[in-house]
Amino acid sequence: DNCKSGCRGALVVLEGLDRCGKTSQSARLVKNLDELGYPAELFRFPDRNTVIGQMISSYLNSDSQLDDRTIHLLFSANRWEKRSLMESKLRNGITLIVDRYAYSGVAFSSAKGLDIEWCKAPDMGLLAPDLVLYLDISPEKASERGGYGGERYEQLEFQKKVAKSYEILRDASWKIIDANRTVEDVQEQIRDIVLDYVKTCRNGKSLSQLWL
Ligand code: FDM
Repeated sequence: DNCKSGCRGALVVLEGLDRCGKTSQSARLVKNLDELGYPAELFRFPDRNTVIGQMISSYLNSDSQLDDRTIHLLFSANRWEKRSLMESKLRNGITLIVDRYAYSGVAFSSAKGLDIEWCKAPDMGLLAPDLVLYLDISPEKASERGGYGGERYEQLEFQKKVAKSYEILRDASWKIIDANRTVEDVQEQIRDIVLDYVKTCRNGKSLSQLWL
């Protein structure tokens, strides 16, 4: 089935705590979609390949210290620098699978005590996802999964606060995925949900802006 003019890819975001399985599920999803004939690409935030991304990476590795608001704005700028590229790919019919997005930005910064509305402001006007998948796992279970890698936020007490922030942020449109199952079971459920959205977007659903 050929893409009619105006037909676009879907913007799909995966969110969740550290070690919830987002990263491997994102990669599997891209592969599944490609195999089914729907062009798809993987994006992830932070994107550590840019100059801003390197500043973020050094902060996460504790090689640099930054004020909480400064790092928040860098995470946001790191999404803005990819906005036009993402839009042109979507308009060219490519579905984007995005490993973390503005919701991580708000969940992690507000877990430090920053005001939620302040945290949302810099991301207003980014592309709004067509679908947010939340890979649900308890902070305790996540911390047992092969341990944390030692980055700044990978601590049980902090992850508990992040989980609470995500609860405040999520709305009825999010799909909550039980991430306590096997990789294959989670993968199958995600693939079926996403296929529906990919088809809806090809049928002309318009792109909208986040939090406006
Ligand atoms: N993180 C990620 C934030 O604090 N704000 C953001 O805007 C984003 C995108 O960075 F602990 C946090 C979440 C995580 C860390 O993410 C690095 P990855 O997915 O482990 O690379």
